[in-house]
Amino acid sequence: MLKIRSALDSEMLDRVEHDLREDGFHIIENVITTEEADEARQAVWKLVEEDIANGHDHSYGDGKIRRVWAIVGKAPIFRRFIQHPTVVAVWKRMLGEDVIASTFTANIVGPGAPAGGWHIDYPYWAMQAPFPSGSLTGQTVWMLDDFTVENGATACIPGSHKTLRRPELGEAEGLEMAVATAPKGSIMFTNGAIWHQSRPNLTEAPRVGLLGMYNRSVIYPQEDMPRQLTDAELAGESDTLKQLLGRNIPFRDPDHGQNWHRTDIGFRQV
Ligand SMILES: O=C(O)CCC(=O)C(=O)O
Ligand SMILES: [Fe+2]
Repeated sequence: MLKIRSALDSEMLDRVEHDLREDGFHIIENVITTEEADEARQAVWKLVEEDIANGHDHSYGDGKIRRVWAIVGKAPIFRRFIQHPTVVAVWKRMLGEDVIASTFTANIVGPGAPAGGWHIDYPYWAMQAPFPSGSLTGQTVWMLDDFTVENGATACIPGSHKTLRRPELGEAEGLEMAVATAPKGSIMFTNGAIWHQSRPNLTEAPRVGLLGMYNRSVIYPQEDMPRQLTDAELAGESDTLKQLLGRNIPFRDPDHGQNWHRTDIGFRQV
């Protein structure tokens, strides 16, 4: 059974928000136990084997970095992780009460993998600079192994989200980077516009991470989230999960004397 720690108090949320705005990332250690991380890691590994058996080779980085797409419907533990109270508390603070999930995948940086390549995340890579300031989207890096300097941990260029543009080819090389090293069970939250990459894995063991992206609800998700769970599968699930999958979003009909307004806490009819 997943033991969920209480969501963050407001002082902690203030700190996370400050770091996400200024540096572009914040790590919280031991959000889940090592047992929970191991259970999720095993579930990822089963999906990797299924993908390979089914001929779905979602690999890049000389074939040494492997992605498993659309995991939320593929094992019960991922349904719980995507709506983890700590994660939801952070993204509600940064992206609005009506935050939605954009994509939830596993990323396995295998032994000998090269660096992943400096980039920004969706929807920024689909947009032209200058990007709007503030946060449109946030990345959640779940560490299912200890992340170390040697094994392909995620690295960020601090403050690079403030450039409001993508890195030019080669531009990020040589800039000072922060490598997200933390024990298994930790989470790094990032601003989706931060320049980042997975580091080379110089070890003999794969480094397993989950990547959960969340959007402001006015941005179309990267994956087809609403259809990853059927109505029957969702029936007994929480309103939070339904919201994250975009199942509880009312049609934004401005007629009939009604008006939609962006408020501090979401997108509401007033
Ligand atoms: O797995 C990682 O360390 C980061 C991968 C990444 O940035 C991505 O897939 O967008
Ligand atoms: Fe990324």
